[in-house]
Amino acid sequence: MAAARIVVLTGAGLSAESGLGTFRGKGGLWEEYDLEEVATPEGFARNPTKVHGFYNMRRGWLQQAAPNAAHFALARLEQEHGGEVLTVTQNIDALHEAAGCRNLIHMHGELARALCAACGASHPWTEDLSLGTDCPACGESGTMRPDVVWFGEMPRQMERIYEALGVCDLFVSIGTSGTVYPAAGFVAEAHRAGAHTVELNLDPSEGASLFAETHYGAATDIVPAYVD
Ligand code: BJW
Repeated sequence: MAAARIVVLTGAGLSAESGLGTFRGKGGLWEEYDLEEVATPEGFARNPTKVHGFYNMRRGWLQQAAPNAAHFALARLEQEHGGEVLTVTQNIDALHEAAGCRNLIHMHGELARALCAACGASHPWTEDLSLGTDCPACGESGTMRPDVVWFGEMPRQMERIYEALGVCDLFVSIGTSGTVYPAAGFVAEAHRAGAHTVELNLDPSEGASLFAETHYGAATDIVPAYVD
């Protein structure tokens, strides 16, 4: 791959073949769960026990999940490519890291961390959360939440992401429906910077027409084929 600076954006489709559900489409999490109830600060304020249950369930899934061929291909890209590769993931699983990816931003947070609403400290977390969980830093009870980004909240490290998009030569979007902003707007930012833009997905995303190059199929097939 000749491009010097690469930004890779990943979404739920990348981890689908690792057994972690996607959100939209047939069998997606939003078919069974109302996103207003489980993925907004207002939903958490109304019913924290329900929200904890949703994320405890998904934290449990992480114990069984292993990185797939697409995660490994992206880690290889980072290790073997001469220029900078920045992976920006919307996924809250830890499968990029498990595959060996190091230059990584979790823009929607991490399921394996918990955040205290009282003192703002973030802690590595593998246990279930509940209203009775005390913050290990300040000792407050009932203030812990999953360290993830809900609708209406600011995604993480946006300054660093836009900086990288503004100077990238290649932007590759993988396994995302392109329906959630600001991630859905990254292709336009990269295009503005003069980057070549590529979509790798099971089927065309919302923003498919914005990409210069597209490849459709399962991530474990098309990502290794594209990278290697
Ligand atoms: C495969 C595959 C296989 C399947 N191989 N592919 C109106 C207009 C514009 C914006 C807004 C608006 N109204 C509100 C907003 C803002 C809002 C938003 O975008 N809403 C939209 C619904 C319109 N966004 C926000 O609130 C964000 N914050 C924000 O905007 O702050 C202000 C700001 C201002 C200025 C700068 C920056 C920010 C926060 C969004 C938080 C999203 N949170 C969630 C849940 C939390 C984490 C979690 O629980 O996991 O994040 S929602 C959910 O969607 C999750 C995901 O990360 C995110 C994206 O989903 P993704 O990854 O695309 O998954 P799917 O399921 O949608 O798609 C999977 C794809 O894979 C499909 O295309 C399949 O085909 C494919 N696939 N199998 C390859 N084997």
